[in-house]
Parts: sequence; structure tokens; C-alpha cells
Amino acid sequence: MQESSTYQPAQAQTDLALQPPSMYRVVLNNDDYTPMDFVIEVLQKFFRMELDKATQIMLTVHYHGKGICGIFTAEIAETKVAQVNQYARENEHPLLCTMEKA
Ligand code: TYC
Repeated sequence: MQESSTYQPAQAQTDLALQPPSMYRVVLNNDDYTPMDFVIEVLQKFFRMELDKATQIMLTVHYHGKGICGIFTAEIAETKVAQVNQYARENEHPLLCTMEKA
């Protein structure tokens, strides 16, 4: 219990520490050059997807321009984006992974 001279009313609705964290969509973007098999490999390796799901997301990106790999807190989303883009560059593919606030 705090002393009355230092007591501050609780701010349950406004205290940022009590709010759920902001979430971010990690998105794969289409391009004309990255091989389909490489995109599937990325989805399996970095997002732990089964082959069927990875193939489905890859085709969504291919036909619609974008696809969601997952929704994460900021720090995890930033790490996934950096890992995917680094892996794509290492393999000399233009694949682009981005994040957007959910
Ligand atoms: N459009 C690419 C091709 O035809 C395949 C592709 C899919 C590329 C998804 C990027 O995020 C991507 N080889």
C-alpha cells in the first residue's frame, strides 16, 4: 500500500503497460523473378508453414500481388522481415518482405 502523499490513482485504461501490444502483418510482395519454389522454401523456413499452406500463400502473392505470412508483435515482425530479405539477397532474388500495422 502506498502512502497517501504519493498515491496516484490507477489508470487502467490509459496505462500503456496494460494495453495489448500493437500487432503487425508481415507481408510478402510479388515480383517477376523470384522462383516459386524459393518463396515456398522461405515460408516453410521462416514461418514454419507446412508445404500446402506455403504453396497456397505463395500463389496468393503471385496472383494478387501480396500475401500475409503472419501477424506478430513489432520486434518479431521486424526480425522476420530482416531475416527474409537477407536470405533473399544472399540467394540473389529480389523477393521483398515488408510489415504493416494490423
Ligand atoms: N511471381 C513469381 C514468379 O512467377 C513468384 C513469386 C511469388 C514471387 C511470390 C514473389 O512473393 C512472391 N516466379
